[in-house]
Amino acid sequence: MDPSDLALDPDELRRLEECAREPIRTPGMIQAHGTLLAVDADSGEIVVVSEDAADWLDLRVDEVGIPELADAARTGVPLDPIRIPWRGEPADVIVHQNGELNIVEIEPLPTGAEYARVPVVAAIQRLSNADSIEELREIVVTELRRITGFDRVMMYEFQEDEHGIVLAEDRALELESYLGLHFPASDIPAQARALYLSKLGRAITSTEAPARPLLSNRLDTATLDLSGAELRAVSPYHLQYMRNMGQASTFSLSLIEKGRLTGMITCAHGTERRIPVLLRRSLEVLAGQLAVQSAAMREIDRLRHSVEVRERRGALLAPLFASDDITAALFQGRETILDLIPADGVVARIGPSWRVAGEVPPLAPLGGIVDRLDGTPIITDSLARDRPDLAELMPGVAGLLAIPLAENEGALLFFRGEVTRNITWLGDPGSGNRPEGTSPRASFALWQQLVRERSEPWGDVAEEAVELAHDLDHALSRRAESRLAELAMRDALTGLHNRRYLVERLATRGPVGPDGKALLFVDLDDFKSVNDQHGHETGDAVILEVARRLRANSRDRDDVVRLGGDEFVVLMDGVAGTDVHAIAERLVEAVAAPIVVGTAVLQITASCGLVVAEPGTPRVGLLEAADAAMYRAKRAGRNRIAS
Ligand code: BLA
Repeated sequence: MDPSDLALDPDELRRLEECAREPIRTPGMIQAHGTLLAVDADSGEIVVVSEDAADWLDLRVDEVGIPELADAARTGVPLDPIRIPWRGEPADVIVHQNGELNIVEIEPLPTGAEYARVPVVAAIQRLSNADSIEELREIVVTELRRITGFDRVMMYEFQEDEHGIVLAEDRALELESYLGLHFPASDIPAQARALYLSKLGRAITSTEAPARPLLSNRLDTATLDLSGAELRAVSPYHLQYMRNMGQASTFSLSLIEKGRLTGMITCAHGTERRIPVLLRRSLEVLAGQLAVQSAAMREIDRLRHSVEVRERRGALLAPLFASDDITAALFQGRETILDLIPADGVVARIGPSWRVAGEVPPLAPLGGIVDRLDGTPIITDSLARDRPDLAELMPGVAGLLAIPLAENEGALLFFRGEVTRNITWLGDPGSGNRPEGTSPRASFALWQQLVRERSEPWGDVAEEAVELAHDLDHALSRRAESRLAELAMRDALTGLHNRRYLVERLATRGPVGPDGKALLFVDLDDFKSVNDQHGHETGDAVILEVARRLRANSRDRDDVVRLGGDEFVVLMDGVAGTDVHAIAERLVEAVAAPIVVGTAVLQITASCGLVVAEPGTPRVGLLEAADAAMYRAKRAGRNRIAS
């Protein structure tokens, strides 16, 4: 079964739910290798005992004849375990608080496995020098096996759907490798994961020794919370799991990143094996270091990648702010949209037009799909499973990202073809491999499965595509807006700048710059009669021709403006040392040449007012001054220049 199918499989869902109901924090029993007492913190009375210490029930803790034990039990929480002689052997006493109760656990020292500081410190040192997450994992599993002597050490990570993958392993030579294998979410149900967030290490010392019941005359021992206890008895489901797997004992460590259990490390042994509590504590620190270092490395990678992607996206879209050529920007640059969003093909539908690159399905049905997107993207690496309705319309497509553009009508569609993959499970995860619905897998024999109708998973690319679509949308809208703004500054007939433009330019504060400025006000003489005698169409043709002649006879750098009707202004910058009067004469002459419109030949003249502003004079009033000069020219008999 494919991991993503398994996550939706009704049997697996039921199993997850039922397994999570087992109250593992309150088993009312402990593991058989130790002894537990719960002591009333105020009175020192022993209110709960494990069966092997039944004689002590209801005694005061200082009556049992072990003064160190009594001290620890009354004072609460010493950091280090306390060593006591216990039934003829040395043992560690571990104390933690649980409300009104101090929980005291006595753990006989395992033979031949004293805590040694040096190998742990050496491992921590090696970890701090690692350069990559892979190296961190390798170091941790190798060092853990060296330090603990367990047969097999595995580090695994939980995926988004909670199923797990073994990512690193160190094992005895004769064992087969579990590296890269997948296991279902229900192997470690939700309540266990929650518990492992607060209890960072757990030792399970035997799958055979019967658990020791807890006794009390005061409380129901099935309500005593053993979440923080070292000796808490283990779920029978999980013990069965371990037996099926050939594990007699395990020691597991939590990997926590940003408050989430992202994975675990399990040391497993084929026979019973224990390590002392102080060593377990120090290995919890080692696991914590692995988690912190890999979280930091991941975060650095993520940031680096996101900065890079943002830069590349900016570079891809930059041309769109200057040009409408979407095709050139997205598909023809040094980097194309498919370099940024790795897919087999892409369709960009923007407004009525379609642009296509790479391998894409038939376009005809895509229009309807884009129209129905309704603001919500479609993100899938299994179209056949998630959208069978669409899969039918897109032969050959397994992965689809369809992202609507919010401000512009259209969407970006990215396609990926099928990639068949081989997934290997640590035993068939399905119900066929379990005697009952909630049973652990009976066989852990490697179980291969060919995954079909899936594309390469999109991962972060999905989010990056959404951001790209958003930025594209934005660029297109800004472009449309600036085009509108530009249009507002132009005369519709001639395409010349209009009065609004001129007013804005002259409104710029400050005096005329060192290069000087000149303003030429050009008014056609008696233009009204052209419209009256020849009609407006001819009138427009004349205006267009005059506009062309003014442009053609002014300097490139001059701005020819149509103020409206038959009035034009030529705005000249940088006129110091220029014979402005000569330019004005050239313009008036150019206008006066005959204009042919259809069969009519028209002779139009213009009157021109000229103002030259010396550097340092104010800009305001220039237009009025030129206007006044133009009237003087008209009064003086037209077709001339006044200044
Ligand atoms: C707990 N399951 C666990 C634990 C591990 C696994 C590591 C934590 C306890 C420990 O340290 O051993 C699973 N062990 C694995 C995996 C590997 C391994 C994946 O070696 C190797 C890759 N388990 C089931 C089913 C149920 C279930 C069907 O398979 C439910 C009915 C339950 N697993 C279950 C429970 C616990 C558990 C309840 C908690 C055990 C406890 O802490 O009491």
